[in-house]
Amino acid sequence: MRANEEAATALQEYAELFALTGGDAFRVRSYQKAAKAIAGFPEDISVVDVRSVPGVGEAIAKKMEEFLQRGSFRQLDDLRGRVPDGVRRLTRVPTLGPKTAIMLFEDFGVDSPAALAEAISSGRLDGVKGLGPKTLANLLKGVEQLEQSGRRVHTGVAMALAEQVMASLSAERMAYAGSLRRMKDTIGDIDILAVADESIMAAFRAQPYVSEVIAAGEKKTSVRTTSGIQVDLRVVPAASWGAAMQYFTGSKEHNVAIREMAVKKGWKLSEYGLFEGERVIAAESEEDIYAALGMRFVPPPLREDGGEVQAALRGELPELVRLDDLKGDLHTHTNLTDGIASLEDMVAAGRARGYAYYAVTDHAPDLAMQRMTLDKALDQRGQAQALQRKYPDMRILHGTELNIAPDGSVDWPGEVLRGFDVCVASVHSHFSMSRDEMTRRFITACENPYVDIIGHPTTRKIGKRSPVDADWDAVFRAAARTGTAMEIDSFPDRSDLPSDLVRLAKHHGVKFSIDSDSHAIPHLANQRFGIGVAQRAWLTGEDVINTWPLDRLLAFLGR
Ligand code: DGT
Ligand code: CA
Ligand code: CA
Ligand code: ZN
Repeated sequence: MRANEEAATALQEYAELFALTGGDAFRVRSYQKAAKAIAGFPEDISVVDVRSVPGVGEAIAKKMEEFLQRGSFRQLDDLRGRVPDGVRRLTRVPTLGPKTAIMLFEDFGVDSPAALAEAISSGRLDGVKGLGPKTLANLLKGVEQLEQSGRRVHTGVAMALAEQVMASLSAERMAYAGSLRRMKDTIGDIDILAVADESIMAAFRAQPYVSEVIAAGEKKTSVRTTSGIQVDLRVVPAASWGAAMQYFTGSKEHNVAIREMAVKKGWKLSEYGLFEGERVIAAESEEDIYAALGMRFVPPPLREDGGEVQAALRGELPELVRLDDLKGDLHTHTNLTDGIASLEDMVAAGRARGYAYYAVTDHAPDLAMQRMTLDKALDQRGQAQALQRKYPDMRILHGTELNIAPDGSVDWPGEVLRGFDVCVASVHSHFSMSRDEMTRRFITACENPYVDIIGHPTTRKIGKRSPVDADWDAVFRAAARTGTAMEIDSFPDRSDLPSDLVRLAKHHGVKFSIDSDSHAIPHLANQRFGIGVAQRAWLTGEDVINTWPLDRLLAFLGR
C-alpha cells in the first residue's frame, strides 16, 4: 500500500534524524517500531484510523495524519533543516555512527562518503581521537561497499517493483527474466518480457512510477523508476517466447556455455530460437530448447555456469527444495520483543500458511533494548501451551533467539535453555572482531549443546552492513560436527547465509533452516526469497530441516 509505505519511510527518516540529533534511544526505537508496523499493516492508513496500527500512539498518529495531508510533518521539516545534508550523506556509510558523522563534518568539512574516502586515504584523519587505524580501515571499506551497492537493490525491493510493473500493463503474456528470475539476492535492473501489441510501450512510459525514459524503441523500452531502479521492457514474438526467456534470463555465463553446445551440433541459438540454418528446431518453449540440446531443463536459480550444464547433460540435476516443501518456520518474533503482532496472531498466520509446526523465538535478555526477562519468556511459554489446544494440526514450538556474546556464550545457562523447544543463536553486536576471534565465537556457539540453529550467520544487511569476517570453512566444519543447523534468513535485505556460503556449508555436510525471522504477519511470506537462496545453492529438501516431518525435526532438535 503506497500510503503506508510512504508514511513509514517518512517516519523512519524522522527516527534517523532524531537519533542523529542526540534524541532519546527509546523514542528512536518506538518511531522505528511504529514505522515498521505501518509498513506491514494490512489496511490502508489513508482510509482507516492510523491509531489502529499497533505501536502508534497519539503523538505519532498526529504526525502521520499531517503527513497524509501534506506529504510531511512539522517535526520532520524542523529536523531536516537542522541536520546538514553532508552529515546525512555520511551516515549512509556502514559502521559510521551519528556522533562521528557530525564531528567529521564540523571539524574536518567531510560532507560525503567520497570526501571521507579522500580524507582517510590522504592521511588527514590519522591520529584523530576515536579513529584508530582499524576504524579508519573499516570506514574505507564501508565507503567502497556503499558505492558498489549504490546501483544494486535487494530482491525484495526488485520483486515488488517487477510485480507492480506487470500489474500495471496488459499483455497476452508477460514475465520477468534476468537476475530476478534467477533469484539473485541483489538485482542490477529488472528485465520484463511481453507478448503484446505496440501500444504497451506508450502505456509503459506513461506510468506514474516512471521518472525518466532512458531509451524508447519498438522492441525495447528502458526507464528509470521513481525508486531509482531501471526497468527494461521487451516485446517479443509469441513464436520465440521460450528462446527470449532463455536468453534474457541469463546468466551471460550460462548462455555462453549453452550456445557453445548448440554450435557443436552445427546449430545456432539466439533470443529468437534454436536454428539449423533456416529451420527452427525449438523456439516457443524454453523446455524444448534444453531438450533439443540433450539436457534436462535447468531451473533459473542454477543458471550461473556453476556446474549445472554438465549436470543437466548427465541428467543429474538436484531435486531443488521448493516453497511448498516447507512444513514450518523456526525463527519468528512477537510483540513480546520487537515484533508487532501478538503471539495469537502470529500463530494463526503460521497455521494459515498450512504449517505443521511453528516456532516463536523472541529475543533473549542480553539485547537490552528488548527488555526481555526469564519471567516474561516463561509466561509466554504458558500462553503458547494454552494456545496449542486450538491447533491440533500444528505444533507450536516455544523457542528463543539467543545473543552470541564475543566469547561465544549465550544469554541463559543450560538449565534454562533446556526448557526451550528450539534455540536460535545469533550475533547482534561486536560485528568487527578479528577473523580468528569471530571464528572461535561461532564455533563456541555451535558447541553449546542447546544451540540448534545459528541465525543470520554473516549478519550482513545488503547495502547497509558488511558481513562479519570469519573462517567459514572452520565454522561449517564445527556446525556439521555438532549437528548445528545454519540459517538461511529469508528477509530479503539479509538473505543470510548468502547462496555461495550455503553451497560451501552443504559441501561440509551442514543442514539448514530456512526461516522468515518475521516481525510482522506479512513477513512470513518472505520465505519465497529464502527458497531462492537455497535453490541457488543447489539444496534439496533433505538439506533443510524445516521441510522434515515433525518427528524427524524433533529428533534433530534432540529435546
Ligand atoms: P543484473 O541486471 O546485473 O542483476 O543481472 P542480469 O543477469 O539481469 O543482467 P542484464 O540485465 O544485463 O541482462 C539480462 C540477461 O540478458 C542476462 O542475464 C543475459 C542476457 N544478456 C544481456 N546481454 C547479453 C550479452 O551481451 N550476451 C549474452 N550472452 N547475454 C546477454
Ligand atoms: Ca537485469
Ligand atoms: Ca537489463
Ligand atoms: Zn536476530
